[in-house]
Amino acid sequence: MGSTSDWGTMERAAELLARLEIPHETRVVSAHRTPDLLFEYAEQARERGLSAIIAGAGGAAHLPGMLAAKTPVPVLGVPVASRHLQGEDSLLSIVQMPRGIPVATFAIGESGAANAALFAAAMLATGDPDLAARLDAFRAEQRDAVLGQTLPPDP
Ligand code: RP5
Repeated sequence: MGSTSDWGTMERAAELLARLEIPHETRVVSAHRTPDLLFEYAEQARERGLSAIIAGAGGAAHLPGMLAAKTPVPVLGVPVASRHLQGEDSLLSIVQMPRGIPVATFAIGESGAANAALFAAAMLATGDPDLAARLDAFRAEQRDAVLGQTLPPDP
């Protein structure tokens, strides 16, 4: 993520990765404050064996796009809600990548962070039957939770 201030959002991704027992790391790498670190992280991503990078940032959110420009590892972008534009700026600056360097872009905020983790899990699960089973169990749990919901009686 671009800043520690993004953690409240990106924590939702980390929680799900942990729950699905997917090895992961969390890092603050800022595209504009630590550009050299950004290049280093991206350049080493493939050789370090990373399968995906979930990149969350807010405002003029160039972190996901710049990572994608520097590594062939798939980048999943999460627009973090910004103070003044509530994340619309983050969303548009992540989703509107020019042709040739893709960033898979998710919803603004915590739902986007959670779904980025679930999407990464789904990609990894295509080659990992144990993970596929854990993902199925997660979905079944969600289904059962909804089926168990009740509303107050009609007035
Ligand atoms: C972006 O600027 C970060 O991703 C964060 O969402 C936003 C604000 O950063 P801070 O000023 O809170 O560090 O780079």
